[in-house]
Amino acid sequence: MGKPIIYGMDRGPTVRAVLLTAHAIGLDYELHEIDPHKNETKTEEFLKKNPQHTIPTLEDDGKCIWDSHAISTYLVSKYAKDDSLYPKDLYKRAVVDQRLHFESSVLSPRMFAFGAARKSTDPQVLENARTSVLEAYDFLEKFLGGNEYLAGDSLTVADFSILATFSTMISFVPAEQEKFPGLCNWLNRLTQLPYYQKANGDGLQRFMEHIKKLASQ
Ligand SMILES: N[C@@H](CCC(=O)N[C@@H](CS)C(=O)NCC(=O)O)C(=O)O
Repeated sequence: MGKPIIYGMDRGPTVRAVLLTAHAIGLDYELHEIDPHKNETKTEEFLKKNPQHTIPTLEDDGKCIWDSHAISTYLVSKYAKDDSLYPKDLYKRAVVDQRLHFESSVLSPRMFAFGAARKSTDPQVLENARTSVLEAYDFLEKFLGGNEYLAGDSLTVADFSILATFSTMISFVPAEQEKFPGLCNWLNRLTQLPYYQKANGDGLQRFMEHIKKLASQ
């Protein structure tokens, strides 16, 4: 059996979420670069792996799975030495799942909506999008409560999923320490992870360079 293959570009938040999980569990993986901007997700070969043509996509033992949330929970369930990153306890798991769905259905869409609103000529559109992002930050602050991590007192894949997106969003809509103290402390805590730079920091930097390049075209 070969190494699991992660298809995607590490500048994308959803790919970085999977890389954080892979590094946390010490997975020996290969990253195959697939660039949607070069239509590489639409080749016949890639569409056979993932008809939805999204990255990240994982190929493991000849089988494919996509959506960063599904990939991360699968990798932990299959390869992690214990269940701490995706607990088997039903309530704890439901809390992690809720945070993952929050990333997918609230946080990420609001990030993309903000990106789209930046192109609007109506300043109110951008202001509304900013308010909506700040409301999402406020939800996260409340999810944290007094805990160190988003789904309680230990690190889970929910932290990785939200970290990858949140660390990207704050370049566009900063989260002020006074307004979101728990969230800012959480971010600082996670950036200290030994694999943070390789799994998220480097790709995030490439993302920012890519955005700058697009803006200058
Ligand atoms: N909810 C999905 C989102 C995946 C997604 O939409 N990925 C985008 C890049 S951020 C993509 O693959 N776009 C290329 C395409 O649709 O062809 C996940 O978490 O994996």
